[in-house]
Amino acid sequence: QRLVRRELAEYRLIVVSNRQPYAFRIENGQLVGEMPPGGLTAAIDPLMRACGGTWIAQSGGEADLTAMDADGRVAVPLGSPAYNLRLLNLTEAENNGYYYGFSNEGLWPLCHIAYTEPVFDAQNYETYKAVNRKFANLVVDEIGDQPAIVLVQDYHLALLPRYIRQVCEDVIIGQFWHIPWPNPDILRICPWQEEILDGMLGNDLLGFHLAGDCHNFLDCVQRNLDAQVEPQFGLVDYQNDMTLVRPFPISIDFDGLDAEARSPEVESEMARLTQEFGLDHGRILGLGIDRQDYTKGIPHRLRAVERFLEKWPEYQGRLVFLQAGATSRTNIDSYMQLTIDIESTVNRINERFGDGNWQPIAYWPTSFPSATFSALRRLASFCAESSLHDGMNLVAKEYVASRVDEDGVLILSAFAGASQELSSSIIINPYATEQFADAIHQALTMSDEERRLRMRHMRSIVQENNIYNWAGRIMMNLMQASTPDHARLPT
Ligand code: GDG
Repeated sequence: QRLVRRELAEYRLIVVSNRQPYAFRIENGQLVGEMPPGGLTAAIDPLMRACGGTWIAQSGGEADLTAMDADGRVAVPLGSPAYNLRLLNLTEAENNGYYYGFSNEGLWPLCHIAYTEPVFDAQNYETYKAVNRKFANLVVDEIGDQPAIVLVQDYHLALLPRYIRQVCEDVIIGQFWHIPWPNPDILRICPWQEEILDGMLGNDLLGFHLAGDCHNFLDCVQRNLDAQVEPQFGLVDYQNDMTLVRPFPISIDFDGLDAEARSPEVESEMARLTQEFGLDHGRILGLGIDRQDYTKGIPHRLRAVERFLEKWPEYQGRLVFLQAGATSRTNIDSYMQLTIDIESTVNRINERFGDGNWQPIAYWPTSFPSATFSALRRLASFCAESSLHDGMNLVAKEYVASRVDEDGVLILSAFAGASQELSSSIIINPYATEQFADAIHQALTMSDEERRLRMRHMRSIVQENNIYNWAGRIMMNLMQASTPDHARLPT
C-alpha cells in the first residue's frame, strides 16, 4: 500500500462523476459548502484531500454558480482547500437527454432485471454522447501534459473513457460501474451496444460489484467486438490495449456509522421515535429505507407485510412497518407510476387492517437527517430490503453497521449484490410473497442467541470490507492495470 501511495504521488488525480460531492448554499450572505452523507463521497474525498487534484462533475444548485470561477472551478473544502472541483453547467435539454433520457430511461432499466422496458431514443443518445464529450474536454484540459490517473464513476459516463483515450494515450483510466451488467441477450436491446462496450474499453481498469457482472461484461465483449478475452484473468485485449475487468463489492464507512449510532444525538432521536411508534407500549417496528425506485421491490415488500398480518393476526395492532426514503427521478413516467402504486398499496393495507389507534404501514416518502435514519435502524426489529435487482444495496450494510447492540434481523433479497456477503441475513425472493411473509415471522420469532450470532457475523464482514478498503483496492488494481505486463501480476 505504501508503494501505491508513493507511486500515486507522481500522478495528477482526476475523479469524474455526474454529481458533485459538495452541496453549496448561501447563509447570511456567506457561501457554505457541506458534504451530504454518502459512502462514495466519504471514500473519495479523503483520497482527494491527500493527493490533491480535481473532481469534475455536473453543477447542481444555484449556489454552485456563486461558488465557481469563470472556468467552473471551486477550491474545496472552503476555507482550507485541498483540491479543486470543476463543475460543468448543463442546459435543461442536455440534462433531459443525457441524465433522465439515455442514462435513466435507457441504461438503468437495461442493466436491471425489473421488467421495466428500456427506452432508447436516438436524440437522447446524441445528447448523451455530446455531454460525455463535454466531460472529456474538461478532463483533457485538466490533464494538460502531466501523468494522470482518471477515476470515472458510473453509467452516466460510459463513453468518456474512450473519448479521453482518443486524446491522451498514456493516461491511466479506471471506471467503477455502480449497477449490474446484463448478459449479451439483454444488452442486444441497446441499439448502440458496440459503441458502449468500445467506450468502456477505453479504461485500463473496469470495476463492477460482483464477479457475475464481470463475466456478463466479458461475454458481451466476446460476442460483439473483435477482441481477445481471457475470462480467467478478467482481461480484454482490444485494439492493442488491455482492460482489466474486476469485481469490487462496494461498502460503507462502517466505523463512522457505528460511531454515529452510539452518539447522544441518535440516542435522543431514539427516545423520540420510541414514543412516536409506541415501541414503549409493546409495538414492534419493521423498516424499509430506499430511494424510491422500481428496482427496490417496495410494492412486493408491502404485499409481504400484508400477507404476514393475514397469516399471523396476533401481530395486528402490534407491528408497524415504516417505509421511508425520498422519491427520485420523478419526471420519468415509470417512477411516477411507482409512487402511485406504493400509495395505493399503503392505503389499501391500512384501510384493510388499521383502526383509529393503529395503522400497519407508516409511509414517509421524504429524506431525513442521518441521525433519524440511524435511530430508525437501531429501533427496527427487522429491516427488509427486497430489491428485484440491485448492484449492491448499501441500506442493508448500513442497517448492520448501526446495530451496535448486535440485535435486529436483516431480511435481504437474493437479487441484491449485498446478499453474497451478508449470507447471515434471511435471504428471500421478493416475488415469492408467501416465503417473504414467512421470513418476517422468522425474524420476529428468532431466538436472541441466533439474532446475535447472525448480526455479529454480518458486522464483522462489513467492518472488514469497508468503503476505505474498497477505494484502496481499486487504486491498487489501477496501478497494477497501468503496468504493461499486468496480466501476469498477482492481485
Ligand atoms: C446505486 C446502486 C449500489 C436512501 N433514501 C434516502 C437516503 N438513502 C441513502 C441510503 C443509502 C443510499 O441512499 C442508497 O444506496 P443504495 O445502495 O441502497 O441504492 P442506489 O441509490 O440505487 O445506489 C446500488 C450503490 O449505487 C453504490 O454503488 O449499492 O446497488 O443502485 O446510503 O441510506 N439518504 C437520504 N435521504 C433519503 O431519502 N439522505
